[in-house]
Amino acid sequence: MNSDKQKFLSGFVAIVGPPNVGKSTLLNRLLGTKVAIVSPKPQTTRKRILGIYHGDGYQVAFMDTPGIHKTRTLLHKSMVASAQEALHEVDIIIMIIEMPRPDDPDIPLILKNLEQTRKPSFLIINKIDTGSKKELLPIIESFSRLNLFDAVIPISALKGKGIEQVMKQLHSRLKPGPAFFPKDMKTDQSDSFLVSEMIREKIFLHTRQELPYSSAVTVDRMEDKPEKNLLTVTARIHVESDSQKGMLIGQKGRMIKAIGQSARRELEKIFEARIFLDLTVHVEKNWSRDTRALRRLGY
Ligand SMILES: Nc1nc2c(ncn2[C@@H]2O[C@H](COP(=O)(O)OP(=O)(O)OP(=O)(O)O)[C@@H](O)[C@H]2O)c(=O)[nH]1
Ligand SMILES: [Mg+2]
Repeated sequence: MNSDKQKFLSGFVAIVGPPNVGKSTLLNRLLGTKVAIVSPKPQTTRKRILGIYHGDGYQVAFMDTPGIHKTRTLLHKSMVASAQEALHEVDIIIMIIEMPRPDDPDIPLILKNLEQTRKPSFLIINKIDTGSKKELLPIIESFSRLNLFDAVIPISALKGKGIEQVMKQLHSRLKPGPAFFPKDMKTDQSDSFLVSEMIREKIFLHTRQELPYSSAVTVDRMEDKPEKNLLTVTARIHVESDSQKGMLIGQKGRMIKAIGQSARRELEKIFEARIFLDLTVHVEKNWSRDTRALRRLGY
């Protein structure tokens, strides 16, 4: 038997928390590369994705999840359910909250979910760049007192503070196991899903009110021309009404153009190729409230 192989460590780690606390930012920071979309608006992440960290003698598969919150809408219900299921599928749980909102009303529900799993878990207090140590200490104390967490770790995912501490703590709880994913694999997302997410991120960044929440993106075609270093993408943005379609296109097409341009720039970085992006807007009436439409759009 090969003793080196026996010592390899691996594990699945879920990153859960209320919406907008920085779960996806943390995942990208842990991996040192962007696999998850991020925006200042809550409920950006809609589906679980894996990001795979390859360490020296160990591997961690991080699962980014949608924010857990009380909701009644069909789309958000499916998002929250997928986050809650994640707790049961992993070896270790990272619960993350943000320093500016230590008493977020969604926290008790997440704590309750976590308690039921009885798995090694860490509490991360994110966004410590937004406040002082004096404000931080009582938050650390109150969560430590719950006796639920192996450690409480303050970080700033945005500034990259405390990330090594997170990896160190996780490493200490990994168990011997195989490398589940090949060394060059960063994420379990298909290229076309990744592309649709990056477009969705730009919709979240450029549009307001209900528009980000009423938009879904599908990719119809991706054609790679390596000899020209060109990737041609044909994608569709689905909105719920004609008026939303008008807003998304914008005056003289300005909005859709801005979304397309920033999506193209992002994709050029990711694929290290020139991107031709053909983006159109379609009305799929009330898709976020229709089970079959949700399925069709991948939710
Ligand atoms: N100041 C500060 N902002 C942060 C930090 N980490 C994340 N953010 C910001 O918080 C916002 C939300 O970040 P996301 O990573 O999208 O949060 P999330 O928890 O994945 O959000 P959902 O997917 O919507 O649940 C973005 O504007 C981030 O730039 C941090 O450490 N400090
Ligand atoms: Mg997210």
